[in-house]
Amino acid sequence: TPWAVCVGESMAALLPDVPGPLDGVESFAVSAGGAESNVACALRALGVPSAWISRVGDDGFGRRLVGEVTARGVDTSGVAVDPLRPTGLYLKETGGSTRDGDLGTGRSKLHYYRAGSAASAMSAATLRDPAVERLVDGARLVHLTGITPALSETCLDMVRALLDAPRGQRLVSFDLNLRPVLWRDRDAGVLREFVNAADVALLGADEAEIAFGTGDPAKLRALFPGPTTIVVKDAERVVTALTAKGAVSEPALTVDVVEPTGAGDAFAAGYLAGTLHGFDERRRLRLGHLAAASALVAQGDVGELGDLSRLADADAGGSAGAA
Ligand code: KDG
Repeated sequence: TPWAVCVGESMAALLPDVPGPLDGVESFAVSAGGAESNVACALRALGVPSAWISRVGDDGFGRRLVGEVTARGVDTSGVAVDPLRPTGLYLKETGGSTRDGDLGTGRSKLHYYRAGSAASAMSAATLRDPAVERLVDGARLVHLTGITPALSETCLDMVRALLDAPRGQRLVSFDLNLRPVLWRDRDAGVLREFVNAADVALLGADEAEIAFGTGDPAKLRALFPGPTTIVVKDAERVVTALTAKGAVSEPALTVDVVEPTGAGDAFAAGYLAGTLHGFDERRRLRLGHLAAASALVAQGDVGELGDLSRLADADAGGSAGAA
């Protein structure tokens, strides 16, 4: 069976016991979060064997991350332990009314404590680790995001090396995942190059507007001739896939949103699982929407993955999906 490899940082995620500003929070629940490991977990749940490549600290949070992702059935043999640097973490401020341009959702604000983290020390040398080399060489899909090159120069080098390497049958997907706070001191211009070098580029219309000056699918297609497929998510209301055959759009499902973090990752996993399962464009988009819906109604980053495993089959007849 072909497998997918997701490369990137995960962190301990601290979720407050009550919504509202952090000033009033008494306690936090600990869970695991990170765009790429979210995708790895959701892919696995959707029937695609997956591996997560990363670096964690030699600490309790690091062991917890690896434990949780492993428990979800993801191969973590490519996760290195850094003897010196800590595992990163983030706090989630929820329920506030502040519009956070960072997330584009207006519902949660993430506060990162990840500068100098173990994962930020990943580099092109990470790819020469024998376990990592084996995973990447045999992969059918390598999934990357715009978060990783924002972490450090060495992480940026690693992403470039993965995009530059000869691919053979392997696909590379790149989810823009623009995080302006992480680019504060550095130039995000390199994201153009990375989006264009991918086979499948996933772009939020709002973040593309910020990064590239347009969220319009046709304009983005013209701007990025490189990818075989560009997927543009318009505030998660409608998603358009642009390929050589033209454009296919599919509206999102209507759900009562509990907490939006991780919905974009779930969408990516659904779309990519549909791709690897050989679905047509419309069914890929539908599986993306279904997976996103399951993350939207969950408090943490990842929804009830048990439900996801049934989604690919439920949609097999082509009757389920968006209204
Ligand atoms: O997509 C969800 C991510 O935003 C969250 O898991 C934290 O990886 C994270 C990041 O860097 O924002």
